[in-house]
Amino acid sequence: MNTERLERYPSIPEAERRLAEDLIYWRGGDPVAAFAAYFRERKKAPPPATALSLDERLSRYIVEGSRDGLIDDLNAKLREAAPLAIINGPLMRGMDEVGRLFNDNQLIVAEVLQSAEAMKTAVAHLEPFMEKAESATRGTIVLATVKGDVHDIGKNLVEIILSNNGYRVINLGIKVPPEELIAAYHTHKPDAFGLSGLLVKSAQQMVVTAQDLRVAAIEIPLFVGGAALTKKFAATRIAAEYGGLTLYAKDAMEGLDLANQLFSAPTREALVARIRREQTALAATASAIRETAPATPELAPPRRLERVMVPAPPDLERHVLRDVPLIHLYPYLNLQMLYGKHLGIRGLVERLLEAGDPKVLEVHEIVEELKRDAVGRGLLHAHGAYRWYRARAAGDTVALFDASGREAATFEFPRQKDGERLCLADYVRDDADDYMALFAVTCGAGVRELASAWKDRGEYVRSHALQALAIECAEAFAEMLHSRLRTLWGFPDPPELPISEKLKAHYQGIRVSFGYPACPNLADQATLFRLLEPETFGLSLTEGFMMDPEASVSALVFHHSAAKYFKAD
Ligand code: B12
Repeated sequence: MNTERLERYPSIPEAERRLAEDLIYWRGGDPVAAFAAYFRERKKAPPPATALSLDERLSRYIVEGSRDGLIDDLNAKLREAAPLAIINGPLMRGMDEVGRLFNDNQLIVAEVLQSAEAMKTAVAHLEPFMEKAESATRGTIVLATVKGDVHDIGKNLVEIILSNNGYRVINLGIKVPPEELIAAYHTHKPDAFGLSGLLVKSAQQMVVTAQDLRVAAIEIPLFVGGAALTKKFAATRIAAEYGGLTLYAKDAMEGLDLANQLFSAPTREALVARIRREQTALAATASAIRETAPATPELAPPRRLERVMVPAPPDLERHVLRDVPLIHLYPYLNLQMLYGKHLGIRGLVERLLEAGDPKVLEVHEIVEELKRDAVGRGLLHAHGAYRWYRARAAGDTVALFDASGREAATFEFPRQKDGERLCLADYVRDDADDYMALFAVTCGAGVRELASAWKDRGEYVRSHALQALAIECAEAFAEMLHSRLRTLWGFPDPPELPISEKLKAHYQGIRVSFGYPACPNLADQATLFRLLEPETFGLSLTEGFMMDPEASVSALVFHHSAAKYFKAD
């Protein structure tokens, strides 16, 4: 299928959409007849693109994410307008429309990236005709993932979106310390900074970065974003430390919207006033909550969980899995995450696939091709290590012992302050030998470099899809390995249990990861790394306790039949 030739949903006239939906959902008396009658006639109508003016066609290429005919039309337009006027005129109008359609839920991430690809092709074609001094920039933004953090995918999306909407973006990469940002400020004289980070620890690193920038007397606007960051944290912690304006964006498109308002004279003042107002209100609510916080209630004693029979693992050796065939992981891919969260499909992916929804099929096609290449051309590699330890709980602590009986490590887990007062240590016996497994897996080797090369070539959809596939393969690997451990441990899942149920954790025991709500202490990653030595297959830990490469997952595995996921505080 040539996806570029597909017409986008919002471009299909309302009446035609209704006819197609009537057919899919079998609405009305005879939807087939109505559909056939309409389209039999419509075939005779001229294709809509030729009815459009040259400017409208140029905008449309961008909105449709299509390059079929784009260069010819650009050459025609060059006979009547300067290249910069073409970029700032019909092409940018197209990108503005893409932003509007995305915010209106009519376009998905993958389609926005296709539009960015068309924009990049157009600008690259026009650039040689431009004067050296000419520049179409709305502003320069220095973008970076903060110190200790290897998060790339979110930051790269921001780069693609901003750089194809008229901004000059200087992407400093990952693990960027404040000194480097300060140096970049002096070298590039940017109009704003953009900081990204995945974890809570990175949000805290943003506070430190804001303080350092302030000490360096830097006050340009500071955009911040990331999965674990909230508007409230940005207002009460980062903005409070920074000398200039701090702007939080929940996603790349909101970042673009804010940048457009900020760097356009008519909207700037109103935006700054709104953000300051919102941040003052958030800070006031936060301090009111602190003041009225009730005294810590008397803690109910924790309930003792049933002491279950302990299954014995096959051994206590360290096992290394190198180059696990990707086809063993693929069945464990969570398509809701991959197609939904990362590529933007809205709704239940499984159901949409079954119904033959065109958008989901398009995304499916892109991912399937990449999956084939990942295997055939060796784009992704899956490595991991696992090991069981003898374990014994004492209060909220679990001690691990190696095969010789020597204490190898201890983990102290937080206990819930109210409710069931759960603590992970409750899942390990305190009166007899018990066992726990640890593992670390990665599918990220080489992904950063390849995704970056594709991004620089303007292959945005593939670049983003590769990063998304890698991180979801890491998660799939974790799920597959956990399933294998249950089998080896002597309590396999029922053979009829489908993988879709495993993805909902409908099995005995749990797999938790440091940084998740039941065991939030990320510093424990260092102990897990000491025990598993994943460095031997290229997986290392940053000073922020993040695993490098990005597409990696670590876990603790408990067998207790009553074990469940919970938040400790
Ligand atoms: C998918 C996912 C993963 C994936 C990929 C992570 C990734 N790089 O994105 C995998 C499976 C690899 C993973 C691993 C881990 N994860 Co995780 N993960 C998630 C999840 C479910 C979604 C994250 C996501 O959407 N990523 C996709 C990218 C594109 O989104 P994004 O980063 O948010 O970026 C967008 C916006 O935030 C914004 N943005 C980002 N930066 C910027 C910058 C600017 C300037 C602007 C304007 C906007 C902007 O625009 C981006 C695009 O629209 C979140 C929970 C959640 N619902 O958010 C947990 C979450 C982030 N993970 C978490 C944890 C703990 C981990 C692990 C440490 C667990 C472990 N021990 O293995 C590891 C760490 C990985 C490592 N390398 O060390 C915690 C973090 C909490 C904490 N304590 O810090 C979360 C919040 C889950 C939770 N509720 O506990 N994870």
